[in-house]
Amino acid sequence: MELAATTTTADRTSARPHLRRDWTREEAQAIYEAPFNDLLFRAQTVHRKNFDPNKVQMSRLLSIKTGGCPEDCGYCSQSARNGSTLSASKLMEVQRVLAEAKKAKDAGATRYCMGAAWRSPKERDMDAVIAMVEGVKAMGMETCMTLGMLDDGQVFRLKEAGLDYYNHNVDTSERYYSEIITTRTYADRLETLDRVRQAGINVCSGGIVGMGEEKQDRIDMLVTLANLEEHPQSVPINMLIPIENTPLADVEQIDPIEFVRTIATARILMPESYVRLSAGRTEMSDETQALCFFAGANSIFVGDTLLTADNPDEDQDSVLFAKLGVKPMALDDHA
Ligand code: SAM
Ligand code: DTB
Ligand code: SF4
Repeated sequence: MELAATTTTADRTSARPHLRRDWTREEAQAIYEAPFNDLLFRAQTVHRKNFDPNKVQMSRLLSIKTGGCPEDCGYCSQSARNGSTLSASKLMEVQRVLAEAKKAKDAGATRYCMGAAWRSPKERDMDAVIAMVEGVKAMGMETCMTLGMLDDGQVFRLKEAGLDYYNHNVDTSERYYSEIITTRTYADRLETLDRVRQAGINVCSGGIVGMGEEKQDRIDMLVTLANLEEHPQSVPINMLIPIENTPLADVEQIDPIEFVRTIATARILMPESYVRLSAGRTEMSDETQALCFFAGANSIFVGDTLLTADNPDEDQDSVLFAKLGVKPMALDDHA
């Protein structure tokens, strides 16, 4: 079986020989720990070389299958093992997903991200998932899916359907991973990322900060992402949303300055990637979000719900964008 008209990974990598993938921990640490003004100036300089500094890309999320997940990710509302009170739902019907996608497009989203609370998709669910990708694409939006671990056959079908991005986060450093998740390994995560990249699907991979990790874990996570075969095209940086009854419900909130340092370091290590200011914006001041944009974040999730948790509503984001003179990125603006 062959995929038609695919951009191969070799094409994409050789087109970007100027991007470094040999960052050392020491170099990354020196960047992360630089005086704040030096760090922000450097990040903004890198950002301006590669992107319009006043444009932010907007994606909309939808949980197509909520709760009842067999994995034990300590941060997640959807794990069946966490004692979370969220009830499990079945996979949403394709027509309902497409109706929601249409609303997102009308509200200005250029990418539609569909997430399922699975360890990995079951074969019986794949036809519906594929129909969702094809349907959303036909509306003229980019598509993103996050479905857990994938095998070769599943990656092939998603690529064939025209999937643009696959989200699969490394979440934290390799060292800290087993403190947060025990039902899969860091290597499992990297394996799926590699399959996705090799198929020529854009990779969306990042993590969560504020899970009680050390500064070094945040730095190591960014080095892992920046030294992959290819930089993930999209790097979501989530701030932990504490969920009641989960093991991380009472972790101390991260200092916003540390959060901004994480964003700035991601921007410097991965200059051409979209860095997404992801979960946790409801708890951030306008000033913190403005600093994140200055540090090089250039995409967000819009709409009042992420997968299960709250997100600022569209009116709030419009007010913030107007105050900052930031404009939503159109599909034509995407690199
Ligand atoms: N089950 C799939 C998986 O784990 O890859 C897809 C859905 S999962 C909810 C997607 C990502 O959301 C996780 O990798 C994690 O980074 C992020 N996430 C989940 N719960 C979160 C929380 N409470 N706060 C911040 N980010 C969270
Ligand atoms: C990502 O890194 N963040 C998004 C998306 N990828 C799938 C999910 C955030 C989830 C926040 C918690 C919730 O809504 O349950
Ligand atoms: Fe399941 Fe994903 Fe939540 Fe982990 S993060 S419990 S895999 S839905």
